[in-house]
Amino acid sequence: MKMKDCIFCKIANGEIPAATLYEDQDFRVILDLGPASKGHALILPKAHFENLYELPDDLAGKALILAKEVTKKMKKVLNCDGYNVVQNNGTAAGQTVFHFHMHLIPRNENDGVGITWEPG
Ligand code: DGP
Repeated sequence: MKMKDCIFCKIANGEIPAATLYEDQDFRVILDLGPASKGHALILPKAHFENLYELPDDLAGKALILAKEVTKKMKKVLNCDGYNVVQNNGTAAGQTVFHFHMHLIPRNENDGVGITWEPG
């Protein structure tokens, strides 16, 4: 189901244009408007789910498989050294758009992208 005032619902369903890397019946993959690095992409489900907890298991599985496929292509096209798969839930965790999305962020050695933290 779509949510009336959700920007990612509108983008995912093609009502607002976005640079699209991939689309199928469940998902659209777009380039992030404020990329952390060149090629930073977002996986958006077409139906509205606020966060990972709300995302049904079948779509969660599909999103992760899609992340594998897209990052494989990223590696080929961008020749990046690695990538981050990031998924924020809740304002405390940095979520700013409340429609589930998964960030795919290409990385290169010493690229200075500030999205890692010290675990523990
Ligand atoms: P998060 O902080 O995890 O909720 O990430 C939201 C991301 O969405 C952030 O990296 C910027 C991106 N973003 C926000 N609005 C738009 C938009 O209208 N178009 C696109 N392509 N990206 C957007």
